[in-house]
Amino acid sequence: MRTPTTEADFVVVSNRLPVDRSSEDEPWRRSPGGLVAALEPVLQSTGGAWVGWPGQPDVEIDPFAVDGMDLVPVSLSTDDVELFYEGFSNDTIWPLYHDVISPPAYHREWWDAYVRVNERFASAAAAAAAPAATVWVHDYQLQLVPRMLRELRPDVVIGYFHHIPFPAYGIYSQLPWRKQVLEGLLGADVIGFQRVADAGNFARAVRRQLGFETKAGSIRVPVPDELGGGVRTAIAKAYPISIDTAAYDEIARRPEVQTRAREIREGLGDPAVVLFGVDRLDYTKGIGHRLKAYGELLAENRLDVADVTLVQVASPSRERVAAYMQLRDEIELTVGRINGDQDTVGHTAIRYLHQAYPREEMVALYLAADVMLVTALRDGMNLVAKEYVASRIDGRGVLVLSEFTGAADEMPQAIRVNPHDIEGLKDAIVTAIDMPLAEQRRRMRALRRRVRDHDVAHWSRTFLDDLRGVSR
Ligand code: GDG
Repeated sequence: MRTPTTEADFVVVSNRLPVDRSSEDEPWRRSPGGLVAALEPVLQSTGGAWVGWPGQPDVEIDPFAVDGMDLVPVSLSTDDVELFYEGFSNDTIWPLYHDVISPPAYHREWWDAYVRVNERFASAAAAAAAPAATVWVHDYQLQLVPRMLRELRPDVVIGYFHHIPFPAYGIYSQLPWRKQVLEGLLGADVIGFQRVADAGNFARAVRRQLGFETKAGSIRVPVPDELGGGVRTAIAKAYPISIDTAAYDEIARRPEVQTRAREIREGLGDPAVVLFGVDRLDYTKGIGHRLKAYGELLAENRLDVADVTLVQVASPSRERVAAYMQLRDEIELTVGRINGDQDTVGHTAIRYLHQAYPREEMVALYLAADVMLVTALRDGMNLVAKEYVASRIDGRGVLVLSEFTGAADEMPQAIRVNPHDIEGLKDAIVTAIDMPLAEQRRRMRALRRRVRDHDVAHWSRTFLDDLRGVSR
């Protein structure tokens, strides 16, 4: 193992480091994911560093390296995890920014922990960055870091990318600390969002709350006298994130993955149609709406359990937050009811899996699915939609996609749905099942072209090019 010895010209800052280990005696392993895939080459070529929490509370870990990436751990106590992470990040900001699907809780001690932990990340980033380095901060857990870092290190260029939606002003303005969060974000030179609408919502909040002038994606930010005075320009713009498309394509071409896809269908009793949903078990993903629509289609005999099975993978998520415990109970009650009413001895309506799977198994499931159901009520992007398309090397399959996902802006060939409209969702599922093969291929061809040309490397290049254009 190598220890970082010099300051880095490129620093990534995110809540979690891109590594995991099962216990303190085990070696660190890279966690799979598009962000690591996109940033690893940049980190390796620039000798960059990644600052983040290693995932275990109450341990101090020295900087270390994995696969040539220099990692700088920030430690969090058990209290920090409860107040900053589960509290303010996942029970205040997450529900507020997803259009209050679940009511956000506002607690001053959560906010205090958020400020304290953001300061810790900012200091770690400031210490890791070489003179005039580029620092790229990620996501809603760290919205105060850009400004804190700018105060500590006015010489560095700062980018921030927001992975989740930025809500409309009427919702955002609920936040008791709405000014501080905007000021925190405006410490960045480039503030990236998933959708054009998110960037627009942010600019409006800045105008209304801070009175700064905004024009076509640039915001004029006054600079305090102690930092030189005058006005600087921050860019707030959409950079839709994507996946490592080639990696999905490659996995889908492996003979053993194709064999596994066939086995999955056989294991389900070879139904004529396999519907598939995969989500973190989160109230933003519209799993309940999907189940309701599907259950009604069966109850009304528009679908027959002898012909159709829905596979729903709901991977465990945020299990210590009350809203997530309640959601799990609701979903499992609904699945149990539908299966109880509709199953026969030989056929099951819903194969429900509260588990996480290796990526190869996910791709086999994508290949086994005739129809992919993405019915999120609000989603920054939704990578599952893109992964499904990237895996369909056979050019078949139909994507049903909620208009409330960022992906909907880029994927007009999907069947677009409003998941709140249960009748519309039911019709869309039937349309998807009945879609002729030629039409499936036509749509899938266009979708595949889109995710091939706009992969995660394209996303990071576009963002970093804009960041490089920032002069100091
Ligand atoms: C946030 C934003 C935005 C899920 N279960 C398993 C598994 N997954 C993988 C999927 C996909 C990822 O997790 C989920 O990404 P999504 O984009 O669908 O959603 P969030 O987790 O909410 O992500 C979102 C994203 O950030 C990126 O900016 O798109 O809007 O909410 O990659 O495949 N992967 C494996 N096993 C599982 O059981 N291997």
